[in-house]
Amino acid sequence: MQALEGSGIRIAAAVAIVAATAATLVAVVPPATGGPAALAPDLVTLAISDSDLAVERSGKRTLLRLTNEIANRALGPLEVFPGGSANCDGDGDPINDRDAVQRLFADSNGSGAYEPDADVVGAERRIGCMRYHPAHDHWHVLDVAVYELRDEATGALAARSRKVGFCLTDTRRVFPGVGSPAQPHYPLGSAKPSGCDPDSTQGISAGWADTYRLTLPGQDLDVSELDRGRYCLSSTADPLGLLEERVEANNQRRVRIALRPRKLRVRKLGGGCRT
Ligand SMILES: [Ca+2]
Ligand SMILES: [Ca+2]
Ligand SMILES: [Ca+2]
Ligand SMILES: [Ca+2]
Repeated sequence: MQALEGSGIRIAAAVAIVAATAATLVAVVPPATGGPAALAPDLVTLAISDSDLAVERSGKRTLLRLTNEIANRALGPLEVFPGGSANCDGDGDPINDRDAVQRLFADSNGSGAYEPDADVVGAERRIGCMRYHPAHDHWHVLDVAVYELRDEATGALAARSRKVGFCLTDTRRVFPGVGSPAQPHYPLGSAKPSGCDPDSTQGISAGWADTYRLTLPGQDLDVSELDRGRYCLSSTADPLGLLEERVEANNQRRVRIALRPRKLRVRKLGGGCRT
C-alpha cells in the first residue's frame, strides 16, 4: 500500500502536466502527403502448449491458469502511449488512469519496414484506457486479451476470463526478419521513454512477442463448477477491436484440452477445436 500511495503523489503531478497537453497528444495527424500507408502492426496469439497450462486451487475456487503470448508479425510496431486523464476506467478516480493512444507510423523512406530514425508518425488514435495496476505496480493497457472455455460437444460457453490488461513489452523475438529489431525497443521496467510507468510509451516491436506468465494475476479462468471433460480453450487478442492492425481476423488461438478440475489436471489434446 505504501508503494501505491507513493506512486499516487508522483502520478498526481504527472497527470497535471499531461492533462495540460492532452489536446495536442491525442490530435490525429494525417498521413504524410503522398506517402505510403501507415506501418500498422498485426497482433497474433501464439500457440498454447502443455507447459502453458495448469490447474490450481485458490481459496474455494479452482482455476485453470494459462501463459499467453501476443506477437506482432507485421513490419511496423504496436505502440501505445498515455494521453490525458479523463476517468476513462469509470471508477471516479482521475489519478489512476489515462487515455490510451495508438501511434501509427508512415513508411517515410519507402523501405517497407519501420526504422525509428526515418519513419515519421502517420496517425495517433485514442483507443481506450490505461490504468495503474496495484498488484503489478505498473501501468496496463486495458482490454488487450480475453480467454474463453467452451464445451467441446455442445459449444456452450463454460467459462470466460475478465478482459485482461497488459503492460505491453518486447519479451522475446519470435519472428526475426526485416523490420524486427535485434534488441527490445519496448523493454519491461521503468526505463523511459519506454516501459511500464504512467508516462511511458508501451508497445510490441515487429517480430517480437509479449509473454504473460500463468503465475500472474488475471491469467485464469474459474473452472470450479465444471465437470471433467473435453473443452476448447481460446485466447483472443484485442477482443474489442480497439487497436488498428493490418489483419483483424487472425487474433484468436484455440486449443483442445482435457480438463479434470477436481484432480487439478489439464492436458492439451491433438487436433483442432470442433466448435
Ligand atoms: Ca491481427
Ligand atoms: Ca479512474
Ligand atoms: Ca521505413
Ligand atoms: Ca485490432
